[in-house]
Amino acid sequence: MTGCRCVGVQSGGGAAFVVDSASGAISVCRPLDREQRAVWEFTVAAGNDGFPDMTTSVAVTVNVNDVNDNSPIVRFPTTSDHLVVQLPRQAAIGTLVTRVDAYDPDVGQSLYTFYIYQPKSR
Ligand SMILES: [Ca+2]
Ligand SMILES: [Ca+2]
Repeated sequence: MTGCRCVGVQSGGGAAFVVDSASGAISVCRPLDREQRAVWEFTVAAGNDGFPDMTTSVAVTVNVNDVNDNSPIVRFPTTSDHLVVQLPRQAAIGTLVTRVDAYDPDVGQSLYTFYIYQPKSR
């Protein structure tokens, strides 16, 4: 693909694809991240270098599929907080202490497993 460069998809995230001017092959030219941009739309033109130069263009849409590449993010409590909860000494078994709220930027992940662990002390 001599002479190719990332072109034509500058809106909202910069160029990410390149077209080989001889074969028409469209290739990725930088890493894609669905969480940054899930859909790319651009136009590719074909010209015949004749006289007059005749061209036709076609719209291309690229949907970036998701992978599970993000850990859940805890909204509450935040990692910068040290959550302290006050409970009455006589709190009954089953008393709600607090609720951890998490989300995941990846597609389709909405169920989480929460568990308590205590790092081993030295
Ligand atoms: Ca994930
Ligand atoms: Ca992802």
